[in-house]
Amino acid sequence: MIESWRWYGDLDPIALAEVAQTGARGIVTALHEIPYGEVWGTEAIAARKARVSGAGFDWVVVESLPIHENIKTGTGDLAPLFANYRQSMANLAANGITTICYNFMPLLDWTRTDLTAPVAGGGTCLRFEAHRMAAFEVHMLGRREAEADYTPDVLNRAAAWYQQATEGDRDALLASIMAGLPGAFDRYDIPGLRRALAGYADIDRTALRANYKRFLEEVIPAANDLGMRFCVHPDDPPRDILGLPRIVSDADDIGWIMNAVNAPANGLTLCAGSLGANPANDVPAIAARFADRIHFAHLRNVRKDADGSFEEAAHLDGDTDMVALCAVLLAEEARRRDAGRADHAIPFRPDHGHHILSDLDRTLIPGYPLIGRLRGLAELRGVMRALSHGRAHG
Ligand code: DNO
Ligand code: MN
Repeated sequence: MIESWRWYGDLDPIALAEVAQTGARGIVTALHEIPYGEVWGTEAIAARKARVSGAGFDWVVVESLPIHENIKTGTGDLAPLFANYRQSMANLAANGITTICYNFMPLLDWTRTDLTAPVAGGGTCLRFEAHRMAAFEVHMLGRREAEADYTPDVLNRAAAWYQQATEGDRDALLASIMAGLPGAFDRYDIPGLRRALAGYADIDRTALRANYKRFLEEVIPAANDLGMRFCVHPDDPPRDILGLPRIVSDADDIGWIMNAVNAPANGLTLCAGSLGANPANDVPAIAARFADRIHFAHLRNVRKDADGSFEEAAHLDGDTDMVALCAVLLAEEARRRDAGRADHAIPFRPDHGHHILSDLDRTLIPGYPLIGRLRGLAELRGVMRALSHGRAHG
């Protein structure tokens, strides 16, 4: 497994010299400053790569090469967008960067309702609170139809929250819901979000799947020719949200995607925290089922409540058996090594972490602190070391 770290380039207050002290050797990054749909130029890629290499790291994964919303909605002339996407791929491949993580979530990326939920013992974590999401949908956006998605108890608490909320509370909730969008683009205010949602009025699950399949047909053959690997990141949380269909949420969805274009280049980012937010998802079992298509792993944990709320737990705590999951990944890696594959090592990163200790005194990207992720990485490193020792000596 290649220990890796997400770094946001100039948008990231954490310096690569700090990351170096975590022991990670891979960097996961993207050219967040380039608007969606435009080509990532060879020079900009080379400049980022030089910074990463100059600090002693390998740029192991692109996260993400974003997909323009028009591709998801199937709007307008898509040929130039597909051509640009393939050009970015070719430019990355020319720089030796061959693993690309992306997602197919309409409009949003990861969605939380609280960026600073307190953790017992100190520090904060990211939290998804069902009644706050309901308050946002039903009361702030005015989507009455969303009432069908929540229990009466959650709706009552949503109404109570909305009644006592100040303008500052409402702004903070909107900011939290938008916080998952990486980079500086495509954040919405309430009227903007209403307009953007209208663009999806005719897109149901079937239509979104058709648009996704078309995307895969446009890029996977090129990925294959360029020796690249694609890995889709699951929906976070893994459920429909704001009435938008989500089609990368469980094992059936992933099976459909893998078969839509059945090629090794069409793979999966195993994000334990995203999949793990749905109680029906057995994350180690999903990893085992799709092991040969996992090109990248995000390791983090979640703790779920009965009403659909959840929060990000420390990496080895929470509801997902992280040791079992690491065992599945290590077994797959061993299988690849035994098959003589030079590229057998699977990059992983501690996906999110708690804001703790001196990180509470700096302004960092929500979910992407230094010390909480270092803690997660160190714990995961220990688990993997112990498991591989057992493998070598057992
Ligand atoms: C959160 C992150 C995601 C991920 C993108 C990949 O868990 O891992 O924001 O980066 O969805 O496209
Ligand atoms: Mn993730």
